[in-house]
Amino acid sequence: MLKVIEKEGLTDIYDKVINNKRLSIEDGLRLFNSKDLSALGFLANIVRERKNDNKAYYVYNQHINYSNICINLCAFCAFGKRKGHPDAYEMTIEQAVEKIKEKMNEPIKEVHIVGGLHPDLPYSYYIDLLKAIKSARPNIHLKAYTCVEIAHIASIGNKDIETTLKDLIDAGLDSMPGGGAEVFSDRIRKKLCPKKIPGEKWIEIAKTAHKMGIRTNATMLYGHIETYEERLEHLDALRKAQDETGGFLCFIPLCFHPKNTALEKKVPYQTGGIDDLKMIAVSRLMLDNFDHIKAYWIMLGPKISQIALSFGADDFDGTIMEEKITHMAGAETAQAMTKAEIEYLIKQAGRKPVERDSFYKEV
Ligand code: V47
Repeated sequence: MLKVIEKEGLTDIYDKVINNKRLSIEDGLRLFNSKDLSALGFLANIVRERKNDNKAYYVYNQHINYSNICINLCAFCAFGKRKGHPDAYEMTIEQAVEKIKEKMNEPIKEVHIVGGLHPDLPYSYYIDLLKAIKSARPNIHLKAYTCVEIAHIASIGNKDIETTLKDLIDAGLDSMPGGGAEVFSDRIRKKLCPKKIPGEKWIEIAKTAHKMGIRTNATMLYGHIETYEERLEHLDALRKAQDETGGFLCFIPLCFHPKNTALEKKVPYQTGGIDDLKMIAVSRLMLDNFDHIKAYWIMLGPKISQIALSFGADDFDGTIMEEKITHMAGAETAQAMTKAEIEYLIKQAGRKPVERDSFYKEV
């Protein structure tokens, strides 16, 4: 493999990886432009095994999307609908709790709660939703509301971010998911999601949550109109924020699904497996201060996710139960996976399945 690395002109990057030295954006560009996928996988796997040995984590989790009504309507999103649209929905708190109660006989550890930016659900809805779920299932971990939703909830309640987070923490918030980051570049945001908070604001909210003791995840939506440089600037911004707070738990590259979105004509195809694996590998190599990289099987599909476990990823996400955001955009993966199926796929990939809690402690 060292011969291949030399042939690809990546020996200096190999030396940095072996010596645990930070890669530059320039290095990242050379990795993305490299033609030999196996060299990238080899390099990323060095870091993956140094940080997580042979383990591949997964969590017994359930997704709840309380509403798809959204005032932002981003061009890449097939989930969000304007109020009054025939496919728009919102759950009452009782309906959301019912979803939790339906699965009471399953050993679920975490519930992942996200929704659109609803124009008129009151501030109290977001607080009471957490309280009601926590009261129905007290031991469940509440991973709820992206930085984008936090900004929206704060503005609905006419409160600052700290007060909003404090109220949500008092109601049972345990951690936050990584959605809504998209690509931080202003150029991309202007084109795809002009109403969304700017990248700097997303990072500021994540850092505020970290300082208040709330760990969060981070994502990047790739495979649409962004350049490699923009992907790398996004990773660099996350790396800088992580240097400051250490509060990010994991990074999840999200591959764009174009069906039923406003971008479908411009970007008709889903990412290929090569780009998906490059993205996982480069994320693992650039984000030297992130402990975990997630292969989100709902978006990548189980087959690429298995291979991703040797290209830098160490986390398979989880059982999910019901997924709407990607399936409304044409995902053909299942809606849920059993623990047995996840363990089978991980073992087949030559890794050791480890069921985890939301903070990566073995359960
Ligand atoms: O915020 C929207 C993205 C995100 C599409 O934190 C799309 O553990 C692809 O953030 N094609 C939601 N992606 C998913 C998400 C997530 C998933 C799993 C685990 C975690 C975690 C977070 O999906 C959205 C947006 O960035 N998205 N539309 C689409 N058409």
